Amino acid sequence: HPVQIKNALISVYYKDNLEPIIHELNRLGVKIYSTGGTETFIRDLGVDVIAVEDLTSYPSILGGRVKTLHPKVFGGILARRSFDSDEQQLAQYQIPEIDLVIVDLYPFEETVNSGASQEDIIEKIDIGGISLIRAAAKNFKDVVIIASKDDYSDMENILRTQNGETTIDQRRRFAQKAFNISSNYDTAIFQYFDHAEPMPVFKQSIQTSQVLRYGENPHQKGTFYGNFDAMFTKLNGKELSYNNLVDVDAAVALIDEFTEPTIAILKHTNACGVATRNFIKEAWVDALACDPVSAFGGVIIANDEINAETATEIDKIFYEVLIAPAYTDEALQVLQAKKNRIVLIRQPVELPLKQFKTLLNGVIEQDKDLVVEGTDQMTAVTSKKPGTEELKDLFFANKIVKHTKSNTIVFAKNNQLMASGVGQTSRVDALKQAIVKAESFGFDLNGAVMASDAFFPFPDCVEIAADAGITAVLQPGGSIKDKDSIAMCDQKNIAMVTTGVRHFKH
Ligand code: 93A
Repeated sequence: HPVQIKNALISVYYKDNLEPIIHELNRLGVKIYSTGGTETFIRDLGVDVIAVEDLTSYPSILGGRVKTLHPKVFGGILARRSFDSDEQQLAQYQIPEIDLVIVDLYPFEETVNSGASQEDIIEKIDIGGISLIRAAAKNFKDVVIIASKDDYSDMENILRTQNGETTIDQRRRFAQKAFNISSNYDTAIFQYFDHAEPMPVFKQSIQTSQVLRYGENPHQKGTFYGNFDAMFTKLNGKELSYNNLVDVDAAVALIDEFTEPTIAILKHTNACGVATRNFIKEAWVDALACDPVSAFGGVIIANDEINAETATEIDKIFYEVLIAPAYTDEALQVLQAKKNRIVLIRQPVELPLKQFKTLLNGVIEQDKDLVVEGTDQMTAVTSKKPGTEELKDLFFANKIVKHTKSNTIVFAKNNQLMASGVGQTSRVDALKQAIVKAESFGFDLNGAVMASDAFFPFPDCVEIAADAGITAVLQPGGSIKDKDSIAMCDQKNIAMVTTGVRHFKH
């Protein structure tokens, strides 16, 4: 049955393109009800309009959170014109029939994409508007719902050519479209909640970008999408390169594992020196001792203030980037004398909890590996149990393993990285590399511990390690041949703990 439009409710966020349809409704003598901003817009066009507040005898409350949510509005939309009882109730409560609803929802997705705060985003979850859309679409037998700006001109055409009447087919088609809009709207809200907090942080930071001198190599162009200055204050040195940024990222992730005074030296995202000591200068000396060859041109990160004597020591080697939470004035005097070396203060800034990587024709996203296993999560699986010092060293080594390219083997003793095998295609190669490196820098592996990022597929690794002097081993466990590795440890009388947590980093 054709429906003649007599009353319309219009509540739109963006007012553009609305004018022609208003004039058409006015020409047809349709009574228009409207909310705050929309009402003003219509009135400014010189068209009569009734405020929703006058219909409901209720003001817009809670800063606009409740403005159309009222029986006098929803009754007029949802009443079945073919039901006598519905019609009687409309008359009883003086509710006008609303035959046309035009809504443009709060721009939720747009607000999320703008990097707005959580508070602003939540405020842009439309409640009244979405309810108007769903109510009008539900009652499409009697009501027309226009839930998209794209349909204004269509509707205006219908009004003009059909003289204010609509057909059931037209109303059903608009209702279908309206439910499509409302379901997409709720999906966007769900996706926002699903991604929880990190997305806004990430989106906010990629608002700023910085063209880099080049990418990984001079023939590759590169850009950093992020806000470096929000995280670091540069006190000295040239512009950071693509590779510097990659290493700084790895350095920050690694140092955040440690609470006691610690220094880490990184090359190509892997640690080539880490030490935790009572004083930061000792941490530097023992971090450098791990591999002074690799340290050349590296990225150094400290979690404690750099004083003059530490700066003097650090200054003796060539480094690319030095990062610390603070520097004494005397330390800065030393460090700023070398013009090309980059010196950064790191500001405590919350970082995204997700990470992304391009892949094939898309992007993969994952949670960052933020799991830390305490010594209470280390299960001794051998006859020999690790001693207190060994447990501490295993805890220390496991933190480094987590931030080193797989396959990884890490040797540590007394809160010092002794050597590691990094990014090898077999675990036994990683182990052999670590042994060669430790020996070449004069370390005695007797009593040192070994940590592995993933399980040992065969007992060969623990056998070689034990023969090199390792006395305690950490691994996640989970290989079908775990028992062979455990038996080998027992045979060599060394300890092994399993954590149940694998730390691949590819
Ligand atoms: O905050 S709301 O969810 N509460 C409501 O009762 C309500 N009614 C309509 N938002 C509500 N609206 C929305 O207000 C509409 O969807 C539209 O986006 C906007 C129009 O407000 P104004 O006419 O004041 O500019």
